[in-house]
Amino acid sequence: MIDQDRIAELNQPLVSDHDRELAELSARVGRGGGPDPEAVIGALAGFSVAAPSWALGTGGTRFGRFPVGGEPRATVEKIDDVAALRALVGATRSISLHVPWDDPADPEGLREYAAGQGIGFDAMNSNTFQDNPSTTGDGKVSYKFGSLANADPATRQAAVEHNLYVIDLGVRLGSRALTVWLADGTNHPGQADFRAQFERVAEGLRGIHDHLPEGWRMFTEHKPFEPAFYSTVNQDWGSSLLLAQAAGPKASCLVDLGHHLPNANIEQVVSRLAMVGRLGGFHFNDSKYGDDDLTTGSITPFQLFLIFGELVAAGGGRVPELAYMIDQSHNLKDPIEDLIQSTEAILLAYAQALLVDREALRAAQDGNDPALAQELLQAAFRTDVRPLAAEARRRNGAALAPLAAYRAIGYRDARIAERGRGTVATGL
Ligand code: PSV
Ligand code: MN
Repeated sequence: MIDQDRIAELNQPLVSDHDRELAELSARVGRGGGPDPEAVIGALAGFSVAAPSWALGTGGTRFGRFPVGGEPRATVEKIDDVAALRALVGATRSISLHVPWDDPADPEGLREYAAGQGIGFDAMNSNTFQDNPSTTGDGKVSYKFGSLANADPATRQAAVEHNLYVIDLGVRLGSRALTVWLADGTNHPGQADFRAQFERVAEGLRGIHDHLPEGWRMFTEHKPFEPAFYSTVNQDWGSSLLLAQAAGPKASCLVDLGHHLPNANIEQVVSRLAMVGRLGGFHFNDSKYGDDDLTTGSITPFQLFLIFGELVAAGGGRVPELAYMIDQSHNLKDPIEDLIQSTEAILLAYAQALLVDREALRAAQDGNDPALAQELLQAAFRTDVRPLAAEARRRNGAALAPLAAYRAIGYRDARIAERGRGTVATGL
């Protein structure tokens, strides 16, 4: 729906400044044996991050929700929004569905429609944290006291079956992965036995894992609290690793940046999981206090840079092929504007991580020279790499200045006119 010619037209007045800034930066970056700027641009242009289907509408809190207007009314309209986003930023080439918030009646038709818009299907997400007619059927079972961890075998079975349904749906859509985030836990000390809950979840995940088709992967996503406020079964990366190991070889861990207790060293978690070959993917967002689901890179950009540093180290000079996704809740901003800014922050962190002189850093580490190590990291992190990200976008036919382009195009107003002011997208 966003025409490439319109993007080119909007880029036109910006091109000469951009070219000059890019040339200056490229000369600086490449000086004295620095990385080849062309290689950095190529890596950025090739990077893809999935957009979440559940965050194309306004996010809410328990204190209210203030709809932005023109929210997608069905999965097909979510695909339209992600296609618009892709046209602007280039890097969002897939959508991640959450079932049953998304439960397309004609998956093959949806797949074809999405492909026509240049959008593929990233990891599927199962929802066993809410009761819903399509997951808990006729009300005989409920997830109130857990899904895979529930003491009731029929409820556990319903949760397994929902995951199998999601895998089968994903096959029809062309997805190749399943992300399992469970709300299972307790609110009250003594409410349930920690070990029994964990063992039930491990058993359930094994059953789901065994249903994965050839070439599929499965991700366990940990989170310390919310909605469970005393204990959560998959509460931290250690539990997540144990569960992935118990599930089987196709399982690995997904790191949502908001799912850590305050001050956790997330980059070290990333390094550990990569080291044991069980790092599966990311949900990008940022936070100040808990799982705030704020714009990626808006609060702790240095942490994001360090995480990308670990990824580049793990991938031997490029980020490894993992499931990269944005998982945010847009309470105040237009969701698409928030996703534009998040994608930009991700590209910038990646570019800066690629600028780190890793050989010199290793020498500084081995030489016990923390001051030099800091200089090397700061030299990369303090570099304004925005022209590199802009150039990567331009090579993907996207916008040099995506937020300004989005506003100039008037996408939101057009969607309000088409979909209505009071529409509410399914999701968070
Ligand atoms: C849970 O907080 C989470 O991060 C999981 O990824 C869910 O699937 C998603 O948010 C939506 O609730
Ligand atoms: Mn998440």
